[in-house]
Amino acid sequence: MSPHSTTRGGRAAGAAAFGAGVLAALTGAAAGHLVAALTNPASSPVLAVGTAVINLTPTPVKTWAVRTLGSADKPVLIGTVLVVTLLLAGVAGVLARRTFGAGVALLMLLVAAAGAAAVLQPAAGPLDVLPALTTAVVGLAVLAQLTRAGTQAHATAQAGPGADPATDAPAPSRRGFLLGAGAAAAVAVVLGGAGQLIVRARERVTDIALPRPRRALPALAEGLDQRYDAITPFVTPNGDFYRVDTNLTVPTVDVEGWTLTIDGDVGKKVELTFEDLTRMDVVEKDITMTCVSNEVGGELVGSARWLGVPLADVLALAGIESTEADQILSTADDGFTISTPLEVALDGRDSLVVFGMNGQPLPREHGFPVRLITPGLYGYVGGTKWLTRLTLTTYAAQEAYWTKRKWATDAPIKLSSRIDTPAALTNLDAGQTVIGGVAWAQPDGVEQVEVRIDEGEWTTAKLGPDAGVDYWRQWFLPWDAQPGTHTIAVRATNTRGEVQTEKRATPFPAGSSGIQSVVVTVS
Ligand SMILES: Nc1nc2c(c(=O)[nH]1)N[C@H]1C(S)=C(S)[C@@H](COP(=O)(O)O)O[C@H]1N2
Ligand SMILES: [Mo]
Repeated sequence: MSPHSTTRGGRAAGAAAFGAGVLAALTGAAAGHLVAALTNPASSPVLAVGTAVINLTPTPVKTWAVRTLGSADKPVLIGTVLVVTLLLAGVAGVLARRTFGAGVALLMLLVAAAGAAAVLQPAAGPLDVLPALTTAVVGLAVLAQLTRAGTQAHATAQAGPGADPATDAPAPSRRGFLLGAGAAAAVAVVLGGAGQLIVRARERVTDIALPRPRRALPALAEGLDQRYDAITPFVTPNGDFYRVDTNLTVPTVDVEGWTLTIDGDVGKKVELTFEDLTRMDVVEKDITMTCVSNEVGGELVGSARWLGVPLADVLALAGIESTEADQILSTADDGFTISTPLEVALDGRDSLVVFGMNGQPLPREHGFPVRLITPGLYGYVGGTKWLTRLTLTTYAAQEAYWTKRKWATDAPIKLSSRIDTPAALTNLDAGQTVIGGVAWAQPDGVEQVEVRIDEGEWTTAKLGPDAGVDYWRQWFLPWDAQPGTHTIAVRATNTRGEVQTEKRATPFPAGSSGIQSVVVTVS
């Protein structure tokens, strides 16, 4: 055998060993994913590591990732975790060929990291270790099997002079390795696919009966979008509502067994079932929600008719007359926390414990079965999804998830307006057209929206229907567009006479400000 062929054989064997490691990790992770799908999807090894990465990422890196990757940040994160893990698993495979124990040690280290990530999640239970254990057992079995087949294949190849050069058929043990590898890959696809199907099935909301509000609101007026379809719909359909959270899988919380605990500095700790909650004084409110990460002119804003119970009523059940608390620390099913000033539950605004959204049960993405909605505060300080606990405490005593990561402790939504049409950098035909969009000013309400074209005067736009101070207003301004390049800007004024500031601020740490302007070409 020439040295050349030895190198080639060695390289092939190395590749096979690398592949064995990758397949061991992949099949193991797929089996773990399936077990997690049946118990707690968030404990799936890859997702648990991804979540740990999210939680450990420093705030500047996180803001950078959200800004650069947008809503692709989560797929990119999961992809990165997978690639890094599989590369390391490949190295484990190569090690295993030399010294099986060394390869096993590296593979188990990877699995242990995933197991630790799952078990250390704030709301983890003992079952959350199962997916990692499954991954360990399956991964080990696949690694042992493929390493043995690979080693035999290499031995056969090295016996080269005895092999028949006339036949191209792979040696039996090489075929054994390829068959084993193919089988492992197939098993990984089937198990991982089954896991995904189960997760999706669990995400479908079971049909729960929603209570009727004590006083139903009148139907909303027809929005400007009926006339100008480029303007954002007056009511955001549930399926189009922006989604922001730290979760890589949507938490699946069942109504049976769900309770809301009100504790901390209260008269007496109270625990409510879903039924208890729906038997209280149920109200409907039209409220616009916004994310602190929304850029001026951005899409992280939506409006819906929410069905729920006043937060103040829920707190009253536990008795808060003599509380020293200044914040409500709310906790989600997965342990995520949000701080809301106690004051906003009691100052008369419509802070709600919510179970219905636009006539439907809350979609799972938006917090099923129960969430908080606080008009006038960004979601991260008042919009706890998958709510399980309201703890009355002080800002000095406890810090919520984003507060620990240096976002503003308390963050009222900044007055803002957005141009929906014409879209930035488009070409329009000269002549009559319409400029339009939405503006919001929770909890004061929009008084006026003005548009400025090029260096002209601010011109008052016409407002769409009014659904209350906490709800956005659609607006439009007819425009006789003349050929050329034009810059269109918009600003809103609230009912207290405050004008949207031109001063730019980034979303971090307390929400963006500035006015949006778009450039269009008319010809
Ligand atoms: N449990 C939980 N609730 C959460 C979050 C989260 O990460 N976890 N994100 C908050 C943020 S930052 C926002 S802007 C709103 C978004 O609500 P939506 O996804 O229903 O639009 O939810 C809030 N509630
Ligand atoms: Mo947010």
